[in-house]
Amino acid sequence: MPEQELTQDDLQQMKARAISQPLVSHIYTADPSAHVFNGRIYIYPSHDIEAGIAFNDNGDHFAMEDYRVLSMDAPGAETVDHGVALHVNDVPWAERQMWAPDAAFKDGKYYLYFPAKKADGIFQIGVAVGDDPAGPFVPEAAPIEGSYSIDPAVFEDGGEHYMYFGGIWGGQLQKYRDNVYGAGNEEPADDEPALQARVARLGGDMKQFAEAPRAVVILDENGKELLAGDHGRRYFEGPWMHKYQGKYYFSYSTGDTHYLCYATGDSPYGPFTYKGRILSPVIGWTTHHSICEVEGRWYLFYHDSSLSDGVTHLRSVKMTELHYDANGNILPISPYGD
Ligand code: FUB
Repeated sequence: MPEQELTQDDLQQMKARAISQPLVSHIYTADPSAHVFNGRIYIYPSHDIEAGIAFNDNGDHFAMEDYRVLSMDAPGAETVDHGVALHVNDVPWAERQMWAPDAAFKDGKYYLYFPAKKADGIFQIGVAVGDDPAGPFVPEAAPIEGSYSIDPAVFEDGGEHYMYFGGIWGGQLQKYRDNVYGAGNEEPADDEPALQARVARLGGDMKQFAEAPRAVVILDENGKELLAGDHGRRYFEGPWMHKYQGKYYFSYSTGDTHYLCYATGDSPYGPFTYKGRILSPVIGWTTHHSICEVEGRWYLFYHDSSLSDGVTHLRSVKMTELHYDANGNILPISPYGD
C-alpha cells in the first residue's frame, strides 16, 4: 500500500474543497463502522498511529495497537472519544496490527469484532464482549474458529447475525481457497473470477461461526462473475452490508483503484449484482466505509488522510449524508466536491 502521489498543491486544493471534516482531530482514526445503539451514534474505528514502520504492500505500516470508540448524539453534534476500549496487549492470541473492527448488539451485550495478526504473522478475527457500547470489551482467549483475513462487518437481519470479512494483499485473502490456507496461493489470473469476500452466520452466542464461510459472489450486468482483472469493480477489502427498501446492499473497497462500490441482491448471502460507485478516491491509499441509518436519513462514514496531509496510515474518520434515487440507486459522492 504505497503512498498516493499528490503534489502539495493538489492536496491543499482537495482539502479546501472537502465536503466534510474529520470527526475528531486529536487522534487519527480510520475504517469507521457506525451503528445506532440506544438512540446514539457509535463509531468503531481503527486507531491509527505512527509506528515508524516502512511502507510496503503488506500494510505493515498500519501497526495499530488499540481501539477507541467514538459517539455522538446526532449528525453534526460533538463527537466524544470514549478512550481505549481494547488493547492488543490484553488479547491473548493477538500480537499486532489491530485493523478495521465492527460491533454488534444482542441480548444486552455488545460484541466488538476485530482482526489482528498472531505471532505467526497470520490474520484471524477475534471477538470481545462488553456491557456498554463504548466498552471496555473483554476478549475471548482464542480467535473465532474458522475465521481468517481481515475487516469483519456484522449485519443483523431477522434476529440472525452475519459476518462479512476478507481483504486481499496485506489482508491475506488471496492465500485461501475453500477456507483453507495455502502459502503458495495468490490472486487469480486477470481472466479468472475475482476473489470474493466471505460471509458466515454467527452462532447464538455471537462468538463462533454457525457455518463454514461462503463466498460473496458479485455478478456483472450479464450475470457473469466479476473478473480478477476488473480492478475498477472487483472486491478488494472493507465489506459492509445494509438493507434498504427490502434489498441487500453489499458495499466494499476496490483497493488499488480506490473506489467504494456496491452491489445488490435478495439475500444476505447474495449473489449480488454490481450497481456502481459510492465514493470516488480519497486522499490516502485506502478507502473504507460503513452506511448507517439515523432517524430515517442515511449516512456514509468514511475516512481520508487529509488531516495528516496525505500520510496513508494516518487517517481521519468523516461522515456525510448518502442519498438514493427513486429506483434505489445510491447517488455517487465526490469527497472533494468535484
Ligand atoms: O486499517 C487497515 C486496513 O486498511 C483496513 O483493514 C483496510 O480495510 C484498509 O482500510
